[in-house]
Amino acid sequence: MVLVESVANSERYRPTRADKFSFGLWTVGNSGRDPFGEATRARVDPNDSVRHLAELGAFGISMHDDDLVPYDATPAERDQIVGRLRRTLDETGMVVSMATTNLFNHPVFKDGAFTSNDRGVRRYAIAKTMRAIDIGAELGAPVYVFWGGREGVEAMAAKRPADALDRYREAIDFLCGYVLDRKYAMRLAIEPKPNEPRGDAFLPTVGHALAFIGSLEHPEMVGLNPETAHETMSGLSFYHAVAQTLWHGKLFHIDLNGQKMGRYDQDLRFGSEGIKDTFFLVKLLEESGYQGPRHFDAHAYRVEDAAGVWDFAAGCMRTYLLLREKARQFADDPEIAAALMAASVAELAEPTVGAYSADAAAALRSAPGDPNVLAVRGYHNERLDQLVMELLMGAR
Ligand code: GLT
Ligand code: MN
Ligand code: MN
Repeated sequence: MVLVESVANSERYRPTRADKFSFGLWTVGNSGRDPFGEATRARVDPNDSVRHLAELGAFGISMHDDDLVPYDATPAERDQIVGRLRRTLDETGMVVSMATTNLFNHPVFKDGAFTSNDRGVRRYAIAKTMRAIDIGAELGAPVYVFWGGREGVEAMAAKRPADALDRYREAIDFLCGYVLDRKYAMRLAIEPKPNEPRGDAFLPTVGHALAFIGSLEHPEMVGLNPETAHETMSGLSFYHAVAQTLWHGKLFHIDLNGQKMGRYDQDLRFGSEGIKDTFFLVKLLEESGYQGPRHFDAHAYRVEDAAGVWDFAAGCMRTYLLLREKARQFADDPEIAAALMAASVAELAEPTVGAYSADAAAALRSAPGDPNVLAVRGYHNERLDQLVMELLMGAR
């Protein structure tokens, strides 16, 4: 009986293509290398990753140019490698949901890519990105991500921030021009991160990146790819960051993982830290109408062997599906509905004063409300939050 139950349970949370789960090739391909130690696992062939992920129920992959095509590949080798992946994708029914450029690994980018002080490096970075955009387009990636891994400084005196932002904008404007010129059906997404590997990064948070997009030549083409770890490591709420990104219509893609606050970028299995924050994130994505991939940018613990990587990948998806079910339960729970009512949650959706008019201003001034009366009520948040906790702990 117990066995039957657990099989039914595992069927229930089995991912399907319709769930739109995808993984970076660099995530399941992560070899366990860290700043203090060498690789603990062998490199995985991208085609094997695609097959494994397809078996587990994912719908797609994402990739850097270098995850697929080595630096020293000839044009013929490049075509052969891309062609082979194309065939594996077709065989498995998988898609490339996002593509990006590695602008951080090679020593040429040690001072930055689009914001290196060396104009030759900046030009090389843009050229490399155009080549990588071509690969993304060839494999059908609808979104192209920009994570500025090396865009930043340790020595404050070494770069004028305004110059760096001018160059960052020049690069993104140029690349938007390239995508338009080539008629690629592709949108661009900036991925903010506060630090690591640089001491201080340009475009450190979702808020900075949203403001930056407003200064671009084609702001409609450019959105965000926010990452759980990157907002959380600087103490910000990822849930709120994603909510505001959605509010601006800029959630083009997302990097999901797990992270403790105030640490280095941990990129842990989705939901393995911060279960309540993760629940609200899933609830938000599910209820917002977000149609993009549920993309994991995380990796297995360094202690795992090759098989453990697939436990990690399955765990990311299973946790998402479990939390999605919790979100549905939340919506259907009458006691939670009553607690939401007691907290006046729906009232925040009602306009406060409407559009300005002299009459409306005069009416409000003559009857502004009594603060001492308004201060009396409670908002019953303790009860509401306890219900959320009990839901998550399986007590409801
Ligand atoms: C790198 C980084 C990620 C980015 C990837 C895309 S590469 O692993 O830590 O956050 O999303 O460039
Ligand atoms: Mn990321
Ligand atoms: Mn990260």
